[in-house]
Amino acid sequence: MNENINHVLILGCGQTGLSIARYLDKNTKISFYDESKKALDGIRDLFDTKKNLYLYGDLKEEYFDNVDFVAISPGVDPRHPLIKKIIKKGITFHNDISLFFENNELLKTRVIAVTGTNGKTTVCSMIEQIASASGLKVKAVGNIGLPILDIDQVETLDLLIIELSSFQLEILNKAKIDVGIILNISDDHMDRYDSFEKYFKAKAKLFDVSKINIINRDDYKLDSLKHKANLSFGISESHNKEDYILTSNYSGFYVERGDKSTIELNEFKLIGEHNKLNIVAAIACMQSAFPKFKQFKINNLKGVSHRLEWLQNTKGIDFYNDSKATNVNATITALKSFDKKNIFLIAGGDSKNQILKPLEKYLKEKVSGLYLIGQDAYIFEENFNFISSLKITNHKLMKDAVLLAYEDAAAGDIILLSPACASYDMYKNYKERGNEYKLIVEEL
Ligand code: UMA
Repeated sequence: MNENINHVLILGCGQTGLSIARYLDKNTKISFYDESKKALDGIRDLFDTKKNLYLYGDLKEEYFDNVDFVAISPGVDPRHPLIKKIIKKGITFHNDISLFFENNELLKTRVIAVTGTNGKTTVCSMIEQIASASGLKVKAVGNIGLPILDIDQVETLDLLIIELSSFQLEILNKAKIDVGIILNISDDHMDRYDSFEKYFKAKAKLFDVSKINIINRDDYKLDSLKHKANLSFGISESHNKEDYILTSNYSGFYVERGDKSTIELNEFKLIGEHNKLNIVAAIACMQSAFPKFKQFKINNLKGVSHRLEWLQNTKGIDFYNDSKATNVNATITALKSFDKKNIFLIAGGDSKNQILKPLEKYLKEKVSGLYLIGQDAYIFEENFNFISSLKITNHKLMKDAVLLAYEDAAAGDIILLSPACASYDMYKNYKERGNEYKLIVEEL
């Protein structure tokens, strides 16, 4: 890190904030800011307390006079009152991703970056598994759960995969990304953005910092970005021979690319059409980063925890954990993945001002019981209590929701946790929510 940097203010002391602090030069003074005093108390012993400051609450403008740059965590909303004060002072902002690229301008390792509203982690994990199975040295970082600054010796890797959320893209203006892919976009994080356009703009930034841009040509909400894409993937036919098409015939599914290649997906085990599209996206990324790459070992690809994860079959009922479905579209994708119609759905939480209406069609077609949890359960009730084929109940505890769904379901049915909401009203994160569900299901 640049030795002329004397004082850095880190906003948010979670995973990202701490990774930035570890990355900075040992002599740099760090001011740790967090709204939660508990979070600050928890990290006091980790760093040199003599030199550093631990701050919360309102900070006077004069405070920023001697700050070289501000490092912001993804969870900190740019509309935060402190940010306004910092902008007024003209201080530079960084996040962990921009710091990484600032210090790795000459990096030779190939870099693939993945964004989109849904499927990011799954696609990153697929690319990582494919690359690793063929002997490449690879790491997946970013929103997937491992901060980018926590990786050691990045230059020894053949491939670095970065999962980027819109929060991480907001302030990323310079990066060295070989392949950038936008998987899809739909309403999400509407509590953070004043409009869908602002959310879109954040995601779209990926195409300004990547050399090869890949887009989902079937997502009409991405249409205005198509002119910036070099390649596309999807189910529809394409005029460009270089594009990737998910296709099927009597003997199964294939990935086609003009007359160049056909990859069979017959042994691919993950359920749902969305996962077939995810693998097409992963293949497109790999071939774009390594044009000669051919070893697509997809038979043993594993899904990712909390994403349409099959848990067990008890008394003929299949239990699935899709706790990562934190928005309406993700839950619709999950419901569409099942041919069966008798689904008993556990949903609810913090709905983030999303419009719930798009769920209606799938609740009518596929769901027999809706077991609600969380602060916005009542909004689901208000939206859907007119559907006569749907039993709706509201529960304070996840356990009560699962037990009632179990009582109502019969052999051959499906019980699915796919909340369409964030978890923060009841849990630390979606993982804690999914893990609680798993424990309850295990004990049935
Ligand atoms: N904080 C404040 N003020 C605020 C907001 C947060 O002080 O206004 C403090 C909190 O009190 C807490 C800390 O900041 O102590 C948390 O920081 P953070 O929310 O940025 O979380 P990190 O632990 O740094 O984790 C982040 C990502 N979290 C978010 O984007 C909300 C993780 O993605 C990511 O895995 C990690 O960096 C490593 O890159 C999680 C996520 O939920 C999985 N992402 C969203 C999603 O996928 O929908 C975008």
